[in-house]
Amino acid sequence: VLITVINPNTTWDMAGSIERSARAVAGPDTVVRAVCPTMGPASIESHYDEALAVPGLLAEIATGEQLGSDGYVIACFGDPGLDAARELASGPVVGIAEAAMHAASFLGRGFSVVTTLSRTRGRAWDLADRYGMRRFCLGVHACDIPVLELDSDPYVVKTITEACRAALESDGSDAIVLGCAGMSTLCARIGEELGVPVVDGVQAAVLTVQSLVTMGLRTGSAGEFAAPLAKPYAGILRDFGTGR
Ligand code: 2AL
Repeated sequence: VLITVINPNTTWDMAGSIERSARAVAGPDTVVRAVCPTMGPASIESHYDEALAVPGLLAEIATGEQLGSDGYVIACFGDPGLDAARELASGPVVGIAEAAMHAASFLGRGFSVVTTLSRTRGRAWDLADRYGMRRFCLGVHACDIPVLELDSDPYVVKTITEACRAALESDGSDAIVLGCAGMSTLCARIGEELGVPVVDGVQAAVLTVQSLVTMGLRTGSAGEFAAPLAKPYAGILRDFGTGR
């Protein structure tokens, strides 16, 4: 099974850590190909960043199709471009927020999301609504660390851990969903410290795609998610008009 894991921002370091998390759980017959778009924002933490990350992300889906990728993970917690990616890809496409929320729903009555900047909380709530996860999502909290400042520095880990502790307490939740692909490598450590399940969306999404491909399942393409119609695209988007 060939899974293309797309970090939809243009920071290669982040694609590297996403790749390590993905490979740590992928099965022996799965090949993980982690990539970054060649155009777009260095990090995604506003609606503007998210909108402008999508063309580069879709170009990576098109490349993945040429390489015979069996499925895709969109490794950003806003799940940017998910519906459009499903129209382009022949195999399943799963976003990390969608995969993490579904996985967390198996682990108790409810979960709390702990994300980066406060301004991204609205998007997380919108996604919980969209996925029918509002019943399980008991709170969305921010640690107020920007995406590009996430690393395993003790101060960063402590700030996120304390945000998780406060979220568990205020929401009465059973599990934590960490709301950024850049937090992927911190999940195990924070889970150990707090003694609760901490779900990493990258790993949840990789295993969801691997399961769907193994079951021979793909996005239904008979209607809404059919390949986009070919038509002219103008200006710097002219190469996106090919359709199929
Ligand atoms: C993210 C993420 O996962 N990648 C990125 O660039 N921004 N999410 C977030 N909540 O800030």
